[in-house]
Amino acid sequence: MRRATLILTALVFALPISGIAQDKEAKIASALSAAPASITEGATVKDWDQTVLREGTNDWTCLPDMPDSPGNDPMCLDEPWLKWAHGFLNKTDFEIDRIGFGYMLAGGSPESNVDPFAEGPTADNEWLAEPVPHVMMIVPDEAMLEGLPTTPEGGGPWVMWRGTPYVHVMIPLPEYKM
Ligand SMILES: [Cu+2]
Repeated sequence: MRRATLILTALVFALPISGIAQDKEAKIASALSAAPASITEGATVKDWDQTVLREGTNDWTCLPDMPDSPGNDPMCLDEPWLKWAHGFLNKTDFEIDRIGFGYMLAGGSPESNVDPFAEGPTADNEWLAEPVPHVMMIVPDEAMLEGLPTTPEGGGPWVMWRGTPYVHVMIPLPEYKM
């Protein structure tokens, strides 16, 4: 009885704190599932509101699954991609001055291949219903991507969101296993 009371008291006091800690640990685990260990080992982990969940030692930043998107879309981004994400989320201008890579090895959310802000399929927005693990590449100038495939049908890399500030190359890794 006494022991039970003690355990109960411990639980009541421990739960709110461990709930937050678990949430933080879950977010870190989600973020780190986006890239290989060589990237994630030293990566900074941030939440989408910019809260630092874990300090890092390299130039990579990993973010957990976005809570309001339908798919599982944690990502590890380098500095050019962070600029991209900031511009995309805040709809502000940004300039890319070197090639950048982003890892999304957990997959992503269904999205349009041509309309960055589409929320569902339409007759002509090339809806991609089944996200696959992928690496993303951005370049300083869209002209560098001239001649590359613009749809995933061929099974290799393709240019997504062409003609928009968010244009990038999607490099699918369908067989990738962590
Ligand atoms: Cu992606």
